[in-house]
Amino acid sequence: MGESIINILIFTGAGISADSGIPTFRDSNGLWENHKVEDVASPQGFERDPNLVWNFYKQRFNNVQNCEPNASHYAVTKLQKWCEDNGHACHIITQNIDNLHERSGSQNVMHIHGTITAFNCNNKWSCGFKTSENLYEQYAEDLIPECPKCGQYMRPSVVWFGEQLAINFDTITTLAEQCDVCIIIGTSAQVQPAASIPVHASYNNAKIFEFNLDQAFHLMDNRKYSFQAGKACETLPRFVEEFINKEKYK
Ligand code: BV8
Ligand code: ZN
Repeated sequence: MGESIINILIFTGAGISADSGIPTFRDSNGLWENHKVEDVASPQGFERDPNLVWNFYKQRFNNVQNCEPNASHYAVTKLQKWCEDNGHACHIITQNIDNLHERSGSQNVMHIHGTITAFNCNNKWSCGFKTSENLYEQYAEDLIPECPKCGQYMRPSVVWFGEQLAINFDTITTLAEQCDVCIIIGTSAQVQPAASIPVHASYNNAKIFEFNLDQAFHLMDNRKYSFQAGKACETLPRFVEEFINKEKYK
């Protein structure tokens, strides 16, 4: 790509955190295995049983706190830093609600499905109170934290099924349509509209690299798309080394 500016979009899913010990959603013993999605990740489920939902996210929050970023998170951070040092662009969009990208040093990570470490009032239309105070410490069996402004229940700031994304989707697709390189790490491409992000990158004729145990994207034209099978904590660091060295001395 010579001296021109390279615009990289990195798009991650639960698979990038799997190597840190955080269960994915749809693999065996995944999160949805012992929970019905509509019970723990939908507004209706929260209305029905807020305790079940608070327990589900408290357990996931504690697990995230006990896990560390893995080599693939650090490889993402290394690539973002290389871009910054060399006048290139690198945006990171994640479907994950964990904070492992940030804890590995990545900057300005866009969490399109929200974050487990923030909370907002359930009455988000007319109240909108938010906080990053750790309400899991406050939460006890059937004592659900209440909004200090309006008294309604507080909830984790994650995007549930049937809810709008946490970031304006046009902003996201514009970034995707501007990138020259799209790197997809550890997503089953089962959730929309997130899974359409790499498709938008392909509109711009971007080079697309997928890292997964099994290939999840099949609709790309093969000249611009490559799939690397394996655990991201092994395949991605190698790729980033090669990418940086090839570009550096070109
Ligand atoms: C929306 C946050 C507009 C919570 C999540 C009917 C009514 C309303 C909407 C719909 C409907 N029908 C369909 C929809 C759209 C719906 C949807 O897509 N449903 C699917 C299930 C059919 N989408 C929505 O509702 C979205 N909003 O459409 O708004 C709207 C609004 C109102 C009405 C209509 C439309 C909101 C979706 C967001 C849901 N929230 N998470 C939480 O986390 O608890 S989704 C959840 O799935 C996570 O965000 C997760 O990231 C995401 C995707 O999963 P993956 O990350 O891909 O993880 P998964 O386990 O699936 O796969 C892991 C992958 O990693 C695998 O490929 C595996 O091979 C790989 N892997 C494993 N280990 C490794 C690895 N790879 C590399 N290395 C390893 N070591
Ligand atoms: Zn409120």
